[in-house]
Amino acid sequence: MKGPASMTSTTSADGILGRRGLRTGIEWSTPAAARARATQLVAEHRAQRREIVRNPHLSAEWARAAVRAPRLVAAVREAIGPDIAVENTFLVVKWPHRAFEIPWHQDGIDARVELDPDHSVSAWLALSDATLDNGCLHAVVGSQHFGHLPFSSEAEHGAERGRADQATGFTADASTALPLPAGSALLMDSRLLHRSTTNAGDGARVGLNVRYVAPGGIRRRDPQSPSLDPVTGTSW
Ligand SMILES: O=C(O)CCC(=O)C(=O)O
Repeated sequence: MKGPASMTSTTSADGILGRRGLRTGIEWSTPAAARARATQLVAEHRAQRREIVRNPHLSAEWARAAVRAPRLVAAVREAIGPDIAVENTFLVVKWPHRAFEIPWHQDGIDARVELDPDHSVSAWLALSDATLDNGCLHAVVGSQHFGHLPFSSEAEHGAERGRADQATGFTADASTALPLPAGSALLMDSRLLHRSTTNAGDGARVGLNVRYVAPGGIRRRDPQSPSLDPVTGTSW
């Protein structure tokens, strides 16, 4: 990535998404098209019960298009400025009644990467309906105010992810469940603590996590990370 951030930071102490550190209600797809894609992905990964696919936006046309969905891109640009690139994506399939929790973590920091919270944002896209029963996200609203927390790297289900150690003290009471209908997305401040629980429902839950950056948005990144995928702008 070339050059420093192109914008003068005017971000408040609340961060790029305001006091809650969260924005919901972004339609990235029609519900029917999102559900059809979820059905196809479930069929594709059922035999191996695959839970995580890394960076599908670099290899699968549907994911390349999803990270470029016009309303999602507009919301991301509103948050971090006009030039945006995808730093990373994770497709997560939660199979029914199979224990798989993603522990408390912040997307902006782990063993692989540290993002600048003023110039990065996370998105979570529901491909199937994400409900309380089937493992929707839960977030500690406003937790961006804690800044980046100490994390541990854990290998879980084949994915390295940073776990915010101090966050394990949070109880379910401190968090807000974020059920989302298929085709809907939310944005999170990259410091926002979030997790997801095991799918206790009867169908698979499918979601795509996307980390977007603006120029200057990466403080540290493992050299083995894939290339940034520019979405808009020329300063990459
Ligand atoms: O899809 C999920 O259940 C959680 C994904 C997530 O939080 C992440 O990949 O950072």
